[in-house]
Amino acid sequence: MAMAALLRRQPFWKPAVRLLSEKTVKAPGFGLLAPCFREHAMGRRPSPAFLWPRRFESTVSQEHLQFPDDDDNHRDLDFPGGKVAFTDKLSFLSGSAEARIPCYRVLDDSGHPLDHSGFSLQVKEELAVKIYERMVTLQMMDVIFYEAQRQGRLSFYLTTMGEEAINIASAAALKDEDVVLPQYREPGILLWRGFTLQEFANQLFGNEADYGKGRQMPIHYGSNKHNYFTVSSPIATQLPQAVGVAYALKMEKKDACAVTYMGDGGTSEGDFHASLNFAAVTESPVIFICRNNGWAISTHINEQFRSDGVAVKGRAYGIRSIRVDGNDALAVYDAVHHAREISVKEQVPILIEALTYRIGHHSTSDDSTKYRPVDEINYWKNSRNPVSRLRRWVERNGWWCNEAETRLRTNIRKQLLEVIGEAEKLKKPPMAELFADVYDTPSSNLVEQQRQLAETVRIHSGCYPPDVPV
Ligand SMILES: Cc1ncc(C[n+]2csc(CCOP(=O)(O)OP(=O)(O)O)c2C)c(N)n1
Ligand SMILES: [Mg+2]
Repeated sequence: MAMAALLRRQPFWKPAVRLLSEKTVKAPGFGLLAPCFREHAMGRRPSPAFLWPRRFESTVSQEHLQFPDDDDNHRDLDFPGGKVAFTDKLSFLSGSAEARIPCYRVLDDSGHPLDHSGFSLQVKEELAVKIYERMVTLQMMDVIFYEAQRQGRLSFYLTTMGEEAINIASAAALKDEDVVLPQYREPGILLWRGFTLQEFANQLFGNEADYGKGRQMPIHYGSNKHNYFTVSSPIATQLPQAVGVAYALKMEKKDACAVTYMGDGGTSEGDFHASLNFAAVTESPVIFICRNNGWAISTHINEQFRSDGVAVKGRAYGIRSIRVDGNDALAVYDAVHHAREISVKEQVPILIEALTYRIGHHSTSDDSTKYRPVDEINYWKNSRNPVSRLRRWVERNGWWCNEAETRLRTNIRKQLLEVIGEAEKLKKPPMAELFADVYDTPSSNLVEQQRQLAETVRIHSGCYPPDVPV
């Protein structure tokens, strides 16, 4: 007998619903439980009723419980997840769609708006110039801080070169109340929100003004003030956290969303899939922004996944998704602006896949010419550069000129050299800070480790920086 007919004749979930809603009891230490669950929780053998199928009354799936006519049974399966049509054709879904998902762009490579651009927002002079200036600032931070690392003044650095548009234009489209959970290649959001060059330098040099007290590697920025979670290197851990943040914002009825970033490599982590599913079913206001930059250190995108990129994965989880040209600041701005509106208003997650290219090496610990052609890097650096593309557009609008460019670059360079000088002058936080801020009262093994560290530094004092107090 077809399942639907059985359901119609014998609505067996009804008594079960009554059991749970009317006969719940308060068991000491176990809260409000149905008797059978209480027995189970208290270690007694559950009554056979424990095995009865039950359904809570307020689930979404109740909406799908419509009872078809007998005729319908031949056409559809009345599945708990909704009706599914029957077919007599044995056919597997193709692993790929016939056409790849198109990529939304507003400006072409030379900074001309596309003829039929669907760009619906007005980016006026003030905003356009601010976006451009911050993109240049980010570019220059990378040049100067990278050089400082090569000179041995910093232990590590990681650039955002080629991804300036995703960084700055997405930040410009968000509100300050939106909570950002970054991967690590998104310092531009902090820059946009007002984190100063001095604050960046303090973190990089791990001095006493660094909010992380020198306990993190360089580039692990974070700021409570700017609603920016501290960078955490284990790939994709920020994604489930972002869904949790979004769900909290939803419960508190805040006019804000969570925004989390990841690379193409990050989408291969289980956390990515769990997060998308979790966000979809909890209808949480979270925007997932994937910087698909073609590489995950030395892993080429074709070795990362066989799907049509990342946007299709959103659809698989029931999440509205879009693919944008990540090197087109206006397209990124437009997509994120609309994503935010939908996410906050409708309380749903959104996935944005931004296609771009990592121009720099993965980090200062990498030499990418060992695994990719220099021509490929130069092509993206010169012909597809997001900064030059936006510059051509602002210049053509009469909002920018060579003098403004020289003034801006000279000024930022000067500021960067100054903040590096200041950051280097400040003392390092004492080593004792390594053991602080986790436990109210440090555990005995931590106390012992701290004693051993102090002893090691004393014995091998020549091997440790003299300017770090123990
Ligand atoms: C769980 C985990 N596995 C591996 C690493 C080492 N690792 C650091 S960055 C990285 C590549 C990430 O690539 P992607 O997500 O594409 O970001 P991109 O660097 O391209 O911006 C890997 C494998 C890590 N940090 N965490
Ligand atoms: Mg990548």
